[in-house]
Amino acid sequence: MKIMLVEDARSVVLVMTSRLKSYGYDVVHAENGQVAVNRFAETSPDLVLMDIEMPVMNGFEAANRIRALEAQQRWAWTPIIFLTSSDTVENLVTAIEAGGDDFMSKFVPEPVLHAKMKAMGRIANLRQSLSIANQKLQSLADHDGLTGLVNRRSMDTQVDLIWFESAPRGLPFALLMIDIDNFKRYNDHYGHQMGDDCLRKVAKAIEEATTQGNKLGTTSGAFAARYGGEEFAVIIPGADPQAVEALSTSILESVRQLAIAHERNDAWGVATVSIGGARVEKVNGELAEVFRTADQRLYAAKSQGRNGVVSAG
Ligand code: GH3
Ligand code: MG
Ligand code: MG
Ligand code: MG
Repeated sequence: MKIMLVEDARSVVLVMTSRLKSYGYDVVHAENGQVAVNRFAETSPDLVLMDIEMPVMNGFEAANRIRALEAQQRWAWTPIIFLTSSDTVENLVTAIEAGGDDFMSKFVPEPVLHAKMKAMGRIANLRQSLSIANQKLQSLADHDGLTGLVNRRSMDTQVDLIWFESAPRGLPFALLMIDIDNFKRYNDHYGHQMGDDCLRKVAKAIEEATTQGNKLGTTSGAFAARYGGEEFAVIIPGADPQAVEALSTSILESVRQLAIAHERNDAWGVATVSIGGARVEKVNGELAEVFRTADQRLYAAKSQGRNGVVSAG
C-alpha cells in the first residue's frame, strides 16, 4: 500500500513515516495541501493521511480538490484520513463533510495506528477490486459481444456528446454507414457460424482502418461501432473531406483484401461492403439528418452495384 502523508510538522512526519515504513508501506510526503493536490495524480496513492492545519492550503481544501480530481475519473476513490491534534465532534463532522473517510489523532498509540492502517489497506484492496470489476462491466456494456466493437447504445451516447460539443465551436462532423454485401446469401451458403466469423473479420478490418487514420493524424477521435446486424458505423469528428474519402476507400480496400470467400457475392467471389458517407462542414441542426443522409447514400451504393462508396449527392 502506498500512503501519502500530508503534514507540515517535521516531528510528526518523522515519527509517522518511520512507523508506516516499519509496517512495510511506501510513504510519499507532501508538506502542505497544495503540494498534496499537485502530487496526487502522479503518485496515485492508495490512502491519504491528511493534516488539517497547514500553510498554503489546509487539509479540508486539499481533500475537496482531490475529490474533484477523482470525479473526472470513474470509480476512483482514495480513502482520506484526517490527522487531528484533538478529537472534537466538530473536527469529525467537518472532516467527513470535506470528503474524508475517517479521522485519527496524530498522537494515536502505535498499535492503534498499525490496526487502522491494516483496516484501511483492506478497504483500499476492496475498492480496487470493485473498481476493476466495474470497469470490466462497463466495457462489456459498451461493446458488442460478437465483434468487440462499440455497440449501438454506447455509440449513440458518444455521438450525442460529440455533436453537442462540436455545435458551438462550428466543427465539421462526418459519418460512414457500412453494410456487408449479400450477407444473407453468405449465411445461407456457408452457415451462420461462418457468417459470425466473417462479421468478426470485417469488423476488425474496419476498426483497424479507422485506428490507422487516427494514428496517421488524418483523423482524430474517429471510431467504429456495430450499428446492428451486418451494418457498421464509423464516426469521424472534425475531419476534412479528403480524410473522410481516404478512410472510406481504405475500409473498402481492407475488406476486399481480407479475401473472405463469398461465392454468392455477384462476380467478386469475396466478401465486400457498400458504404454511404455524409459530412457537414459545421455541426448544426439535427444529428439524425446526417444519419438519414448516410443511410440514403448507402442505399444508393447498393443500387449502383455494391462494393463501392457513395459520399455525395
Ligand atoms: P445487401 O447487399 O442488400 O445488404 O444484402 P444482404 O443480404 O446483406 O442484406 P439483408 O438485410 O437481406 O440480410 C442481412 C443478413 O445479415 C440477414 C441476417 O441473418 C444477417 N445477420 C445479421 N446479424 C448477423 C449475425 O450476428 N450473425 C450472422 N451470422 N448473420 C447476421
Ligand atoms: Mg499542521
Ligand atoms: Mg443490412
Ligand atoms: Mg447487407
